[in-house]
Order: sequence, then C-alpha cells, then structure tokens
Amino acid sequence: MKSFEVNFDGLVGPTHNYGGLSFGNVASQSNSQQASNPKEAALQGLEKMKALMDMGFVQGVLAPQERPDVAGLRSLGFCGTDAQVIERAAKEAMPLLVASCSASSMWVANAATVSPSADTADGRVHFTAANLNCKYHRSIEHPTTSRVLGAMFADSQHFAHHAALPAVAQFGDEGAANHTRFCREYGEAGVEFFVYGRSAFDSRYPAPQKYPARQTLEASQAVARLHGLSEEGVVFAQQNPSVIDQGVFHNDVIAVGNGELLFHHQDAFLNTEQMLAELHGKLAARGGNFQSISVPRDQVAVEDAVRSYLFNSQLLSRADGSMLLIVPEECRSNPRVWQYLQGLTAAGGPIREVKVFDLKQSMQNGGGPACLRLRVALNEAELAAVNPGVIMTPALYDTLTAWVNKHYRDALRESDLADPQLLLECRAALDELTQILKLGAVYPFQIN
Ligand code: SUG
Repeated sequence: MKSFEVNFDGLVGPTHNYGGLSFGNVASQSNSQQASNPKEAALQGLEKMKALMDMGFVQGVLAPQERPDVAGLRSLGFCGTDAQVIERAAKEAMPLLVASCSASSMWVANAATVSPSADTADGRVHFTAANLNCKYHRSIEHPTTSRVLGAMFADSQHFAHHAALPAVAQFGDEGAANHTRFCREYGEAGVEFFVYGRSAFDSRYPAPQKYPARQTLEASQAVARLHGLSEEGVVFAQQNPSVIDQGVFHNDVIAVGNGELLFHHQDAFLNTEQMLAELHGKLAARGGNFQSISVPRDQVAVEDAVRSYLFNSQLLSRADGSMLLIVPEECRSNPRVWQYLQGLTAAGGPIREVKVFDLKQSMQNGGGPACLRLRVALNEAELAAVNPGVIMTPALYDTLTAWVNKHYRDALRESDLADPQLLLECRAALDELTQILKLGAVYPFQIN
C-alpha cells in the first residue's frame, strides 16, 4: 500500500500578536510590543501550504483556536458579560489578557506527538495532545487541539487519541517539536526519536541554567508507552543544555529528521556518538540505512542557527528519492548560513535543493516552517479516512484566502486586544471556518 507524509499546517488565527510571552525564545522576547499583521501572517502561511500542494505533496490544514480565551479568563476570576471579562482583564491584569489572546496554536508542531500505524502495537495512528505546560498561553491549547484533531481524524478504526499528559512541569510535553521519526518508507516500521531537555525525577541528568527545558524525559517516555511503541523502535536523547541556554527552546530549532536522514547541529545533543550509533543500529534492524549530517559550529554557530532557523526547516522526500529543504527567508539573509546551504546542495548528498519562504510574521515570534506543520505519516486507507474538509486543494486555498481577507485585521497592537469588537470578529470568522473545514462544533463558544 502507498504511504505518505502529510503536513498539516496551522492556520494563523486572527489575534496573531507579539506578546513577548515566551521566556527562552529569543524572537518572542525581542519583538515584544511590535505591531503585528495577522492578515499577512495568515496569507504567508497559506502561501507555503499552496506551494507544497503545487509541488505534489499532500497538504492539510489545522484550524486555529478561539481567542481571546474568555472561558479561560472566567476560570481566573474575571466575570460579567464577555465584553466585561475582557475589559476587566485589560484594566486589572493586562499580561493575562495578552496571554489569553495569543495565536500560538499556529505552531502545530507543538500540538501533539503522532506515531504512525506501522510503529504502534494496535496498528492505529496514535495522537497525544501536548500539554505545553511551560507557558500559560500555550497550556490552554490542548483541550481545543484535542477536539480539532478528533474532528480531523475521527475514524477510531484507524486513529487513537490520547488526552494531554498531567498538567505539571514534571510531565512538560511540547509534542512533535521534540520528536522525529526515521524510516525507509513512511508506511514501514520506523524508529521514533524523542528528545528531552531534562529529567524531572532523576537529578543525575544535567539541566540548563538560564532558560527552561520544556520537555522532560518522563513525558517523552509516557508518550511512547501510550502509543504502544516497542523498545526496538524508540531512541531517547538529551538536548545539550547549553544550547537551550542559547535560545534553542525546542529540539526542532537545532535538528530536523526525515526518512533515513538526521540533519543537526554539532552541538545539538549530549552523547552524540552513542545516540547516532543507537539510531543506526535500530534503523538497520528495520532494514534502513541511517545517515546524519552534522553542521559544524565553525561554519554555523548556534547563534546563527537560532537567528536564521536553519534547522527549523522542512526536510521533504521527493519522488526521485532526493530531499528538499524548506527554509525561512532569514536563512538567505544570514551570509554564513546561506553559504553553508549552497555548499550542502552542491555536495551531491541527499539534500539537493533549498526553497525559501517569507514567514516573517511567524518568525518574529520564533516560529519557522517546521513549527508551522504537524507531520502525519499515513497509508492510503488512513488518508482516505481523514476528514476531507482539511485536505488542501486549489479551491480550499482560494476559499481560505478570501476568508482571511474578509475577516482579518492588518495591524494589531496590545491596546487592540482590549477591544471587545475583536472577540466578535474572531468568533464570526471561526464559526465560518468550522463550516469551511467541515469540523462541526469544536470551539468553546460553539459548545457551551
Ligand atoms: O512556544 N512562540 C512559540 C513558538 C513555537 C515554535 N515552535 C516550535 N519550535 N516547534 C513558543 O515559544 C510567542 C508568543 C508571543 O510572544 O506572543 C510563542 O508562543
């Protein structure tokens, strides 16, 4: 049976803004308080989806969340009508209103961890929504994420859904941003690679000093158990704490994998040699030939990787077996990174082509091409069981572009978040979106 890697991209929500909410994420911190352009952000994302579809990849779309999160503000003690809740939060606790307005669900690499059916004990595709426990504005995503994923992958014969892990820092889970999978073919059993930043229960593991390690070993192990992965099909590795302290808040800021290839920075991991040997051995036992490309620090410093998001790229397999790297514009404007990429594609290795996308609106909050997509490997029968409303087509692209142009503002500042009209605009937009994507009722305002 044929198999595919389908990229489901997060559609940027209408409240996209620069809230400075993510300590440890350099871009989010340094662009705080700038005016954002939600319309441009959403259109940039749609352009990338269309381009991948036009190249022949199966492309999907993942809906944004209801923001401002009025229900969340109510749970924090703000009361009255919806307009009064927003007004009181703006007056008494602006940082909470800002967090409740974040469009951070666009970074769907953090929505869930996904294990394809070839790896799992019951032969179904497994999803665990990420608790995103490290930041309040992201910790409120998983209930809606679960409903949206449930509406997209509804057929329980093929798809199994797990609720987010317990909402404590000891089980901090950031989803697929710290998970990748190696395989010979997408439909064959592979090796799932879980990268954690610290151990919550074993003090022998080192930890970063300055910035938080968002993913714990224990969370990664729990996800592997929930998905029914076998010991031969998993490798756990620790991120180098010193790169977390330099702004690498997720592993996908310093490494990306696809097929049999891991593309990573020299300083990304601890115990790198041992880890590469384990990946090599486990993939070989499944008939695969693991390869890695290590980018030396004297060619690309960690700081360049963080600023350019070189590794937050999409590594895609083309029909002829070669690979394509989708990078953000910031890679082209960094001379060292761009020079490295020229050499990489000229070298005749597996990565043959680089394509550049303008994703500046998302990048300014620390979200590159890889953050914006959730990968789901599916066989033909599973793909046929996905809600067809969320698979990108030329007609859906046109409809979504018109929907963005109709509903989105082209400038948003902190003071605009206090405008109760924004809530009404967002709800009208999302109500229409659930009809376009055929999701049914998934948002709190639709179900409460
Ligand atoms: O969680 N930024 C996100 C970026 C997530 C990127 N995802 C991956 N690397 N997979 C985060 O830090 C910033 C929001 C703000 O400051 O307004 C933010 O949430």
